[in-house]
Amino acid sequence: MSDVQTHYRTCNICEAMCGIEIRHRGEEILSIKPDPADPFSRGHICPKAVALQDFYHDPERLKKPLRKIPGGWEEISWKAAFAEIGARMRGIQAEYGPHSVGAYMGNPNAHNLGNAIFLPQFFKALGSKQRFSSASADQLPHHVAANYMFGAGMSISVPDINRTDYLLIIGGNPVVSNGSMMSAAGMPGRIKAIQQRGGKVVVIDPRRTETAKIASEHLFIRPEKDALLLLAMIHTLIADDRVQLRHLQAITDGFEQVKSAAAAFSPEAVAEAVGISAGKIRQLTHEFASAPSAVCYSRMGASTQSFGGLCQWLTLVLNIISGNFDRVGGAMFPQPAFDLLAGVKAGRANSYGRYQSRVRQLPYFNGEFPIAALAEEILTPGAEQIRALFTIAGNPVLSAPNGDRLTEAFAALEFMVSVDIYLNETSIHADIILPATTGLEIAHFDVFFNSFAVSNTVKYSPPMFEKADYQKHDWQILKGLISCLTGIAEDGSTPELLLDQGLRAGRYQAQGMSLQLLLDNPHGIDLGPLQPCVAERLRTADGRIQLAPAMYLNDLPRLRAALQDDAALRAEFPFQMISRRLVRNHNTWTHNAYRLIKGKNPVTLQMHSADAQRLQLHTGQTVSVRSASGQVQLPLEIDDDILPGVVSIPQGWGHNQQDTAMTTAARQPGISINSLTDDRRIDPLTGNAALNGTPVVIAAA
Ligand SMILES: Nc1nc2c(c(=O)[nH]1)N[C@H]1C(S)=C(S)[C@@H](COP(=O)(O)OP(=O)(O)OC[C@H]3O[C@@H](n4cnc5c(=O)[nH]c(N)nc54)[C@H](O)[C@@H]3O)O[C@H]1N2
Ligand SMILES: Nc1nc2c(c(=O)[nH]1)N[C@H]1C(S)=C(S)[C@@H](COP(=O)(O)OP(=O)(O)OC[C@H]3O[C@@H](n4cnc5c(=O)[nH]c(N)nc54)[C@H](O)[C@@H]3O)O[C@H]1N2
Ligand code: SF4
Ligand SMILES: [Mo]
Repeated sequence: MSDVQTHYRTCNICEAMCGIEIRHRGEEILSIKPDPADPFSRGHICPKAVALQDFYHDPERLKKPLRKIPGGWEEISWKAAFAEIGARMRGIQAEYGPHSVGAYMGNPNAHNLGNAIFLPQFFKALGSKQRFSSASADQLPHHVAANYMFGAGMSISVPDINRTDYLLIIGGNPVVSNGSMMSAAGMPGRIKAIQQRGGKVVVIDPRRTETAKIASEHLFIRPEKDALLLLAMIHTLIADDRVQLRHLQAITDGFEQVKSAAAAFSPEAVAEAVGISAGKIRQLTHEFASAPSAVCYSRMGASTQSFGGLCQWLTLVLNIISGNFDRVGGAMFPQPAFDLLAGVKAGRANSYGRYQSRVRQLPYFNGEFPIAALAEEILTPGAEQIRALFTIAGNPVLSAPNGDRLTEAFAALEFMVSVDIYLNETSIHADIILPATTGLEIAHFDVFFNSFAVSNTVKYSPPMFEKADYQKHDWQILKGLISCLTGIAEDGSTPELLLDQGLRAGRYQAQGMSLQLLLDNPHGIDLGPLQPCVAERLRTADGRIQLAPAMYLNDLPRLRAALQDDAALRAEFPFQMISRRLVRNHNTWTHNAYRLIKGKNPVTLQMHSADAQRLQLHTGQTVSVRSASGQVQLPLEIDDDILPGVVSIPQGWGHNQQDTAMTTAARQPGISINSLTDDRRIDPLTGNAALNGTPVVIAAA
């Protein structure tokens, strides 16, 4: 057994940053287990970590550049690939202008050190404002609120879950998702710990989720009514004289505007629309205000919906005016060792809407347009129409609203390049696929998620396996693309070099912070619990918190209209569809791991028994679901854990295409929920996709 080695690293799949211990004999992996010595995850992992070996060994994972030829694909050299990409992309930009080439960046970019470091240089080389990412089908409203209230999109506060006495979760299911915009591995244990110290966890969700089931209390809510609930809670705090700004009193502007904005939204005024009684809303608010510490955390269900912008603003307002912001047990700012706020100057808040998208005038934010606009920007003729596209670690055909329209759009492009590890529903449209290394072959450092983490830690993982000579890392591909777009030869910079600089320049200099220190501590380093530090995380010009930015106040008339149900819409589409996440997959890309894809097909339509009875439908039967933009058929699952009138479908599935090389995934294809979601449904304030609450009609197939 002497040739058995142990490697410690961080799992790069989701935001939870779990430390893992991998025992292996050469390339043969013997076990993947939690690393109890990791100071952040403290011995937690989920089933997906074990699949890291499947991705590593997957014979269908791409390793050499592919070029589309009539009837198939041919392998080409990196040199030939970059030469062709440079010539085609520069030619298209020369002919139609710089913005005729677009780019879409998917979720794995956020989990990849090299991409985090080199994407800004790629964008500069590209010189196009037609950029899109999965952020606008996800957490965009969090960044917009941080930008306007605190002066920077990355001034993100997270629940101090390890010390809070009261956790209010709105539209998040962290027991399954392992936390998002709140990196916190092992949520069941953390929830139990709150309860064991006498605290309470309340979940507000149209589904009695896995998190709701272990919470102290669950309240069903009608989809997309969360902003009304939050305003009624704020109304109640103010009316019942429970507001306390504590140390933020002296640096907070706009309370009077919040007060007058909330005046019309009493618990009585919103109760019917929200589906929670006025008495219950008051009780919830009083509990929240009376707890020694409390924090409201709202996530996907409250972001990817028609009022995502308002929801994230109001969540912060609730935390601030209840005296729970920048305070132990409340919402607090992490202080990461590699700090994305470090170079951000005060008074430079992102100007929202500096540009508007060409076709629908949707707002530009943080260098991007909303993903909901991508298909029309490709398909609508005119100056600045997108004619060519890069997709980098993204699968928008399955992940973006109305993915089927993107299929049509991608087919219409003059040229497309995908940087990906698989030939999948998106990359199949590319003319050239550039395959990156992944998982166990790469160095890992969480540039983003330490900024959203519930305690301050830091860790670097070197590659476990050396990549083959003929492979390239994502960052090497980006450098190749930069060079072929600009014609300037690659420089010698590496992610590690820039990471080391950032670590040395950061706040933990006294601890000798450097890449070498991290190499010497393979389990990671504990930098302590979150600390009150609001002053140093603010980037507003005047160093103050803006409680009531005008754009949010201006959006309130739209919310007021949501007090009334739209009877005509309900007659045509009686149900509201929401998404659900499953423990054994990550978004659209982990389905070729045979350890994850087994058992019976999990892609079902969940519906309450009262609805099923009324429609005379039974479990297992195939039903047809139709929205304003698409139609699918899938098996029905009757489940009283969902609110009547609401149905749920898993996200991330639908590997139906014939020619993609993902044969394990094709064994259990399911359907794509995004054949039903509508790219016309957005939160107009932020441009975020309104994936949840999609109106649908259901019938026996
Ligand atoms: N209806 C509905 N839609 C949703 C959601 C929902 O809840 N409901 N969730 C949304 C959310 S939160 C997100 S984040 C998005 C995700 O949207 P996307 O980011 O578009 O989707 P992913 O499945 O993450 O796609 C990742 C792609 O990167 C490739 N890949 C994986 N690892 C690597 C790597 O290391 N390097 C490279 N180059 N490629 C890699 C995969 O093969 C895959 O093609 O989906 C959104 N869509
Ligand atoms: N296993 C697994 N884990 C993952 C992922 C995965 O695909 N699989 N994806 C990762 C990614 S990219 C992300 S961004 C995170 C997301 O992490 P979470 O935010 O926890 O995401 P979801 O599990 O989609 O939880 C959203 C919840 O909102 C509820 N909901 C829907 N509509 C509404 C509404 O209108 N109001 C309210 N109050 N609730 C609503 C849904 O029922 C669901 O329980 O998960 C990450 N972790
Ligand atoms: S919770 Fe996320 S980071 Fe942890 S093992 Fe699972 S996929 Fe990896
Ligand atoms: Mo996400």
